This record gives sequence, C-alpha cells and structure tokens, in this order.
Amino acid sequence: MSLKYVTPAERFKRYLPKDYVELVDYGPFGKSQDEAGPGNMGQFKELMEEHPMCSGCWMAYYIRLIFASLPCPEETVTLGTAGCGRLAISQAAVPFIYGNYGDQNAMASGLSRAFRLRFPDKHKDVITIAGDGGTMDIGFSMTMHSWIRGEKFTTIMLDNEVYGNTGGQESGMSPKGAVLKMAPEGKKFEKMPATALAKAAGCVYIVKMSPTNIKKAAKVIRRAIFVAREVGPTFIHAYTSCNIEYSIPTEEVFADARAQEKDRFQFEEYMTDEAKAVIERVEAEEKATLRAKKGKIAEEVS
Ligand SMILES: Cc1ncc(C[n+]2csc(CCOP(=O)(O)OP(=O)(O)O)c2C)c(N)n1
Ligand code: SF4
Ligand SMILES: [Mg+2]
Repeated sequence: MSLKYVTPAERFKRYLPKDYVELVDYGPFGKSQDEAGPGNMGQFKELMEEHPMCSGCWMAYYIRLIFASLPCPEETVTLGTAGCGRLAISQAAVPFIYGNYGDQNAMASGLSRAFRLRFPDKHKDVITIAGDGGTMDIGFSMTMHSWIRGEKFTTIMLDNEVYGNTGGQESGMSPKGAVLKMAPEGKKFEKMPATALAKAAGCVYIVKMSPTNIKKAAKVIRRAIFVAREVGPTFIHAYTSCNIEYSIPTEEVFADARAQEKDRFQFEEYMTDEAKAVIERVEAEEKATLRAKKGKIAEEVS
C-alpha cells in the first residue's frame, strides 16, 4: 500500500464510505507525529478506532497507541496470530497478516526480506504484534530464530501474563504462583526472562515497559522501528494486562499498570552502539524538521 494507492479520485470520493474518506482526509497517512501522533490523539482519524475487545482492556489501549506511533503507516505491514490482540489489530487501516498459531516471526522474516528485494530504495516497516503465548510459548522457536538470524523487523509482545483469548491458561510469561482459571494450583516456575533471551539472541534494541506514559511508549515504538530498518531485530516487551483473567476492575486498570512499573515491568532499555547511532541521527533530524516547521509558521504569522 502507498499513499497514492489509498487516495481516491476527487469525483469518486462521494461514493465511498465516510469512514474511508475521513481516514484519507484526516488520518495519519503522510503526516508527521506532531500533526497526527499520540500527543494529539482524538484530533485526527485514527487507524484503529473500533474493536471488539473487553471494556477497559489495557491491551486494546496499547494497540491503539502502537498504530498512532507508526512512523509511516502507509508503508507498514503488521503480522499477528491467534490471541486477543488480533481482534483489534485486524480492525486497523494497515495491512495485517494472520497466519498459523505462533508463526508471525517466521512470516515476517520472509516478508521483510522480500520487501528489501522488491523495494530497495524504500523503507517498508514490518512489525509482529502478538501475545505472550504466541511470542514466547507456541511461537518461541520462530521468535528466537528470527532474532538469531538478525532479521530486520520489530517484534512487539503484548504480555498479559496469561492465555486470555482461550479463557485463562498459564503461559511461560505468567508470574510464578499465578492462580488462573485453568491453572488452579498456581504456576510452579518463574516468568520467562524475555528481554534477556532477546539480548542473547541478538536483538539490537530491546525495551521492557508498562506503557503508562504515552509519549515514552510512543518514543520507544518509533525507536524500535527506525533501528529495525537499518540495523537488526528489535523487541518491545509491553505489559498489557488482562482485566478479565486477573480480575482487575476496569476502573483500576491504569493503577494496576502503574503498579507494574515498580514490579515486574520496571523500565528497561537496551541498545547496541549501532542502534544508538541510528536513534541519535533520526531524532536529531526529526527535531530539526519540527524547528524549521515552527519557524516557518512563526514567519507566516508575523
Ligand atoms: C495451533 C493453535 N493452537 C491453539 C490455538 C488456541 N489458541 C488461541 S489463542 C491462544 C492463546 C493466546 O494467548 P496469548 O498469545 O498470550 O494471547 P492473549 O489472548 O492472551 O492476548 C490459543 C492457545 C490456536 N488458535 N491455534
Ligand atoms: S480477555 Fe483480557 S486481554 Fe482479552 S480482550 Fe478481554 S481483557 Fe483484553
Ligand atoms: Mg496472553
């Protein structure tokens, strides 16, 4: 998909669904983050606005944030697998590939390689977004092999510490002792060290976080995508609670996410020197563009 591809001919516009036209006119395609990004959500047509996930689901909020943070949505493809997250990811106005359970990183490896061959002078961003079961349990070997092979795309794990979509089985990412509907005796072993595994397997940019701060969460999503374009595999391990399976009242979901920032999801950010160089360059370029834009507006006003 490209920007040209989504833009309808002017005379054809009135025959198209309103939602589609609004997305073209007021959506984030071709716009910068200061025009249509997490800082001004609610003031532009978002890529993912409707979804069938539970009321107050923190995972749904984070998925919305991922889509608002994309550096170039018109050149992005997401891949996912069975699990709650795909219910929302598949509603976004970004191409989504849904494969067999857990094979998202294997498909993404092939897709990102194919994009580099087919579009050598373009950045096509490939992002896998899947649950803890899909990423670290059933899809574990494919996740690890994509990292070990140095595949250049971003992996985002939506860690609700349970198999939410199938009613509450424990996952490798559930904390030790967790009592869940289908693990009534409590989990007997530790939560898997996902970020340590990512580092050992060669990820060049890794973040663990509970995404309570919108700007910080958006910044790391963008960093992960920029670094994956040029350097290698990047990984974001985000806490996205399941208020149903962990019985968190909807009004306490945010407080729970805050509490996790001090517990299992204390902020961690790791980057190689090469990744750091990319981040510094891209963020300096972004700042310069914004400064120039503000200067131009000030000139026009005066
Ligand atoms: C091959 C295969 N095995 C099992 C399932 C059933 N299944 C659907 S979702 C899921 C687990 C989802 O857990 P997770 O990846 O953590 O996502 P969540 O729903 O918690 O977001 C399972 C086992 C399936 N769809 N396909
Ligand atoms: S079951 Fe849990 S993770 Fe799934 S939609 Fe509901 S609250 Fe969200
Ligand atoms: Mg899960």
